[in-house]
Amino acid sequence: MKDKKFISYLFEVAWILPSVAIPVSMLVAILITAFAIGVRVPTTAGRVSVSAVAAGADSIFSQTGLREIAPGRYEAIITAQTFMFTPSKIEVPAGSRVTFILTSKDVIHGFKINGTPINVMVIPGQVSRVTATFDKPGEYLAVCHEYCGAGHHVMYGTIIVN
Ligand SMILES: [Cu+2]
Repeated sequence: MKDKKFISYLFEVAWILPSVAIPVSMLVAILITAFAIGVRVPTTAGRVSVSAVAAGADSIFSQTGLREIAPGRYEAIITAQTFMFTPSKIEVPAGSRVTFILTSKDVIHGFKINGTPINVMVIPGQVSRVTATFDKPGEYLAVCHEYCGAGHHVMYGTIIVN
């Protein structure tokens, strides 16, 4: 009789432990990615009017392109639309830290630069902001990674690091 009770107690513990351990380990994983690795979900880095951006009337996105904000620090203002990035080519010196500020003029696009941690969604009405340092010279391919229509596979940009 006593053995039966002990066995059922073991079964209880066998269920309770993982049901506590799994959510706790998930919480730890979230805390590590957020604070130690620095992974961020897109936040309200800003909102824009899609029609204003498309008409070129929005203040940030009416002047797309690269601008130097400090020595070795750049800001790249980029718009995405089917099926191109504007501008599609950016050139920076090696060691530059570039903040990409993006939005979409039409549908949801993606912006992923191969060989860097940059990988963001580009959502109409929302500003995506992401920063990376380009230490190694070379040509980096930036691709749209959200299926956006028939020409999605030809939607890309280039970042040239000299
Ligand atoms: Cu696409």
